[in-house]
Amino acid sequence: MELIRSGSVIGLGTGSTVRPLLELLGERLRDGRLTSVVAVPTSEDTAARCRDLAIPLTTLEEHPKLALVIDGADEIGPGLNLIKGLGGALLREKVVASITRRQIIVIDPSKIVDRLGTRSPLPVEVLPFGAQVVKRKLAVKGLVADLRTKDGKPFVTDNGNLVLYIRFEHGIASPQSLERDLNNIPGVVENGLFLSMTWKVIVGEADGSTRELSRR
Ligand code: A5P
Repeated sequence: MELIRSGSVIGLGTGSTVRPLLELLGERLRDGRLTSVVAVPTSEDTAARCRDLAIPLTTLEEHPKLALVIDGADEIGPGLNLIKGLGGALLREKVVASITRRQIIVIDPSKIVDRLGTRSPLPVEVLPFGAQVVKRKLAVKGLVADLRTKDGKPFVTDNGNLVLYIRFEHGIASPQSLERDLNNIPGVVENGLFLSMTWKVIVGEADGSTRELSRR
């Protein structure tokens, strides 16, 4: 909260970690401790919560650059590289992360890993038309992918796409080359690897204290 300045245009992430931040932001805008903050939400869920809390929303058409973005993550690996997207919002989260120099990630210590892909599957958002094609192309590369489901049906993102979960028995050996490979498959819309995008990670400890991890 202390990093958010009056008059700024910010991006708001998705997930259970970001939720309390939305409450606090709404409170500070209501009591006047913060003024003229507008936000780009990264999901319909976050947008709905912001509307409930009277946090003013804007679009990327109106504001193509953001002072900062605050979001959660599923894994933080070496170099502050991340896996994101278990909340289903990775595409908008990545677009928003790409237009700020200050992506701030808030996590608890359980999300810190020595190697990406050891704790979490890697979500990949795919066009419904090409989902099976992508799955087969991944299998040729030795990557096992399962369609994400919800209540027994395919999970559909806010963008009308499907999600494949790739699982790695021993983690991801080279996130950079995996990302290139994934982006070269027609039908892949975006993947959950966020490499070299994060400015600061704030780790909340069980005793209420916080510590920061920085790339530099
Ligand atoms: C949403 O798509 C995700 O990228 C979330 O940021 C991530 O899953 C962290 O969510 P939690 O804060 O709920 O763990």
